[in-house]
Formats: sequence, structure tokens, C-alpha cells
Amino acid sequence: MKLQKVCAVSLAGLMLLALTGCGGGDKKAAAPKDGGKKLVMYWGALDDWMAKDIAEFQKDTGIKVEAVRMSSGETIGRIKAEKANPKASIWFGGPADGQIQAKADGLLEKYVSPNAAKIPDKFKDKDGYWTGVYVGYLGFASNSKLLKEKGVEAPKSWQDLLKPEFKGQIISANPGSSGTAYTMLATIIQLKGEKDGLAYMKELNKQMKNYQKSGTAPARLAGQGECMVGISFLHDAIKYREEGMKDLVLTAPSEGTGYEIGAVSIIKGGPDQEAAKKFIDWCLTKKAQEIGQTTGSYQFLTNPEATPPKQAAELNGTKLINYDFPWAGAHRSELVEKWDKAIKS
Ligand code: S7P
Repeated sequence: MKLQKVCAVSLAGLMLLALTGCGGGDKKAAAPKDGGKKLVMYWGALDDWMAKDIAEFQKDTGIKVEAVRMSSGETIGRIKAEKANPKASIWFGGPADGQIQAKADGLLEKYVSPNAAKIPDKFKDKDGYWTGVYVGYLGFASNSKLLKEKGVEAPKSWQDLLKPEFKGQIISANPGSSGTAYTMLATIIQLKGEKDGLAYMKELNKQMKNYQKSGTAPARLAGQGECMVGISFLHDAIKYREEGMKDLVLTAPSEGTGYEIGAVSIIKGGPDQEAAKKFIDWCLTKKAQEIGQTTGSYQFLTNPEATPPKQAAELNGTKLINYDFPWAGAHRSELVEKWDKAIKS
């Protein structure tokens, strides 16, 4: 699908037409600071943050941006399909697992931004193919009203999700399409080992109401009263609660939970590689990292100079597993396939 078409049909695209001027506009506008370059990016975080980031980046550099919001699985599929003729140069956001797989598949270009020096080693690729921008914790977003009606407590462990009272009351995303849901699958396998982990996922499947394409949906649907429990990154649940879904309560599993490093990388052979490098330099700065929170994206930040959103403090003390990113990225396709087989068997 041509990017211009995406721009024309998607809501995000419509917002971007206004922001980037790809639908025409003021012909007398001042010449861009960066000689009229255009950057195309695939975006894995939320739409409202995307729109604000693009507007600020364009203001700071004069570089126009076209962007499409996609879940991790879709982005990998798109970049693979376009390998011979890449249409985009930047992949921003979504758990690093996807970008680790893309690196192994030869789909990314190495770029060590001078600004990456500030980012702690644990948040970036040792070979310089991706750099972390934010960090998010996985957990449960439950609807307190529905829980109360049934006299049930919010789940406090992965094991709790298998309780009879949650049958048909849990929504997650599909690990094949969603970076969030793959974080869950990789977390469970790291906690329990492959055999027991897949057996657990099979049991969990019997509890599910449905699987969504994107990992932000479960928290939103729980907030709307569509299910008792949504499995999402907890910062998304904070955003939805702040936006009015007051019944949302947040819990994290006592066995430990997985987390994401939301990463940025350059797509190999994509157009405008110089503009892509400029975007990476820019999005690692303190100023750029602090933009997400102005649109309700409350992840922790990787630049130690950036002020994290105050809302994220609620998640301090969450018990995290020692999530193995290289392992999770390397086994993504294989584990998704095994999960698919397990839940269908
Ligand atoms: O921006 C919110 C956020 O939770 O969205 C990403 C999330 O994984 C959704 O992507 P999928 O559709 O692939 O599940 C996170 O990276 C990010 O923190």
C-alpha cells in the first residue's frame, strides 16, 4: 500500500496531513531549515504522541514527516515486504523485541547517535542498531465496578488469571500482531520455562474473552467495562484512567512482570537516511523525551537528564523479571508459532 494512500485513509494520516502539510497548505511558508527533506516513519506508540512529536520535530528541523501507526508484528511484516524497496527510514516505538528480530533479519541500519552516549547501556543495542527511548511495565488493568458486582478481587498474580471467576473476562492482544502481547508471552516463558509456559498460555486461553490486534486495547476495553481484566502496559491504563475511565484499577503480578524498552532504529536502505539520523539524534534529547507525557504517554524515560512523568511514580516498586531482550527478540517468530499451536491444540 502506498504511504500517500495510508495518509489519505487513516485518522492518524489525516491529523498528519494538517501537521506536515502533505495535503498542501501555505505556499508562502518559510523555507524549511533543513532544505525540504521528508522523513517516512513507522510508529509503534500512540497516535497522539506521534502527532505531537512530528510537529515538534518539524518545528525544530524543518524536516517534513509522514508516519503510519502500526503494531510490532505489522511493522516487521511491512519492513520485510518492502526489503527490496524500503518506503520508510525510521521505526519508532514498540517493545525492542521486534527491532531485535529486525536486526537479526538484516532489516536495520546501524546508527550510533552522538546523543546515545547519555543513554545507559542496558537501554541500547550493544552493536548500535537500536536505541531505547522509553520503558514500560506490563500488568493488569481491571474494572473495579465489574469486580465489585461479582465480589471478586483484582488479580495479583499470573496464577490468579486462571481463577474461575475470570473465565471469559480477560482481554489481551495477540502476540503475533502485538509487541505488548509478545512481551507477555516472553515473560511467561522466562518465568516458567518453555513447556510449562506454553501449558500456562493454553490454560489462559480458556479464560480469554478475545484477543486484540494492539496491546493498548485491553486496558481501554477494561476501562469501558467490556471485560474485568485487560493485560496491557500499565502506563496505558494510567492514561485511560486519567482520560475518564475512573473504574480502572492497576495491579502487577507478584511472580514478577516483564517490561519493554521502547526503541528507535533506522530501516536499512530507507530513503533520507540523513534525515533519519537527525530524527534519532533529536528523539534522544531531554526535550524530545519529555514530549510523550504532554499527550498522556507516561512511560519511564531512558535519557537520565529527562524528567519522567510524575504519573509513572505510581509504578515504582513493581516487581520486574530480569527480562532477557536478546533472547526474546531472537525467539520471537518461533515462540509466536508455538503459542499459536498450543492454544489451537
Ligand atoms: O504508546 C503506548 C504503548 O503501550 O504502545 C506500545 C504498545 O506495545 C502497543 O503496541 P502493540 O500494538 O504492538 O501492542 C508500547 O511500546 C507503548 O509503550
